Amino acid sequence: MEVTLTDDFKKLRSSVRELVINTLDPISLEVEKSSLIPEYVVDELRHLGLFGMPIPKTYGGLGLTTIEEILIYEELTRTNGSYRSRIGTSNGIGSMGIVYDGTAAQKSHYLPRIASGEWTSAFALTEPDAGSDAGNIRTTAVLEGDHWVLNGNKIFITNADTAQLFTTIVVTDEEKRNRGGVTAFIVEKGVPGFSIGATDIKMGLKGSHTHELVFKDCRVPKDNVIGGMDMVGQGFKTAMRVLDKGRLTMGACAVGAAQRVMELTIEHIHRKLASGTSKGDLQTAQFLLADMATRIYAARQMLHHTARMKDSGDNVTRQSSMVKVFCTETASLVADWAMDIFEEDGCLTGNQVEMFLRDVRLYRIYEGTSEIQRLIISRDLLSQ
Ligand code: COS
Repeated sequence: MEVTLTDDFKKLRSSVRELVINTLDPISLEVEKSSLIPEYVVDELRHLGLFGMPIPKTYGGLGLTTIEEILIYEELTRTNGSYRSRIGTSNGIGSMGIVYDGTAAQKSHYLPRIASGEWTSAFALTEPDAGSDAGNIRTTAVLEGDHWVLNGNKIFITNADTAQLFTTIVVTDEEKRNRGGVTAFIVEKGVPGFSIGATDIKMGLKGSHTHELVFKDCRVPKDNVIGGMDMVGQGFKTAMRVLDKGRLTMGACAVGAAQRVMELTIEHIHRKLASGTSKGDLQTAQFLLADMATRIYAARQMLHHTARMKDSGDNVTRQSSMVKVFCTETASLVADWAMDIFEEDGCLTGNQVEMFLRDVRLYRIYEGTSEIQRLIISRDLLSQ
């Protein structure tokens, strides 16, 4: 399954690489400290078209294939992971439900706005009693005339503060629940009864914000069911398909971060050697470095292979979970080993190792914990 990269794509990839080196990385620690991505940076990301990476060209996006998108994310995550989160949540889990299942009218109304970065989107699934167990969501929607009335709470919603559109997954039939009783809605910011809570204080990805959403007799037009009224009850499947892709993206973020941490480690070992530490004294560091490179090599191969399978039209539910669990656990191991090699220096903010260590831990939770991925993998194997 070889893939040929077009000249346009290669140009885009080097522009992203330059942006990371010249603009994003130099202010990475500032973003970390202030928990804020400056608007001029968001403009640069818009300018490159990154808000529309997977959105079809017909709707103003770049129409990238999965493997192309993965390669861009590997570049973009070689610095503070918050930049990727701002873009990737919007063009990924926030809007893929519309790309997959939206009506023609929904696609032409919303996707161009998201692709251009004029609008940001978010994905609202998680609730206080339904994190891993997504089928246990409690937020409901009841049809009253021309509107659905939503009641409930969503938590940990990335991009909530910047989003104009929320792909929101709620129960429309209590009896059927995730077997035909869950529906995906487009909720626009500003509709009556919808509000956003305070910013969560997190351990990592500090420039990317998560919030609670509150729906209190929130009125959403009837037409805002993703895919139209025929799709009422089909929202759980929409959400799961969106997450299948999101989990591959998480794998790419983990590989990008692990690669950068390994490069920081190589620089560190060179500095130690240059300042007179003997190779013998650095043997443990060298062995850990070899393990880092080996894990990253394996992680990247499975990531790229699965992305190509997806592009060929294969169902990759099980493989996406394998990629997510292996790549994100690899990134955590690599960052932890780097800490061992950097010793006390690793704890210093300026080396960025501690930032990566905190950020990549979140990748093992976002879009389904490692335990959930293992459940999906084993269930699939046992169902055959
Ligand atoms: N693609 C399409 N449909 C899917 C699917 C997928 N990947 N996974 C499940 N479905 C369908 C099933 O086929 C089933 O449909 P039928 O009733 O027609 O058979 C329906 O959805 C229910 O599936 P299932 O019984 O497997 O649901 P469970 O409640 O057991 O939940 C898991 C399954 C664990 C996979 C789900 O709860 C999950 O992904 N949890 C993690 C959620 C998460 O990642 N949260 C992170 C925050 S959101 S960023």
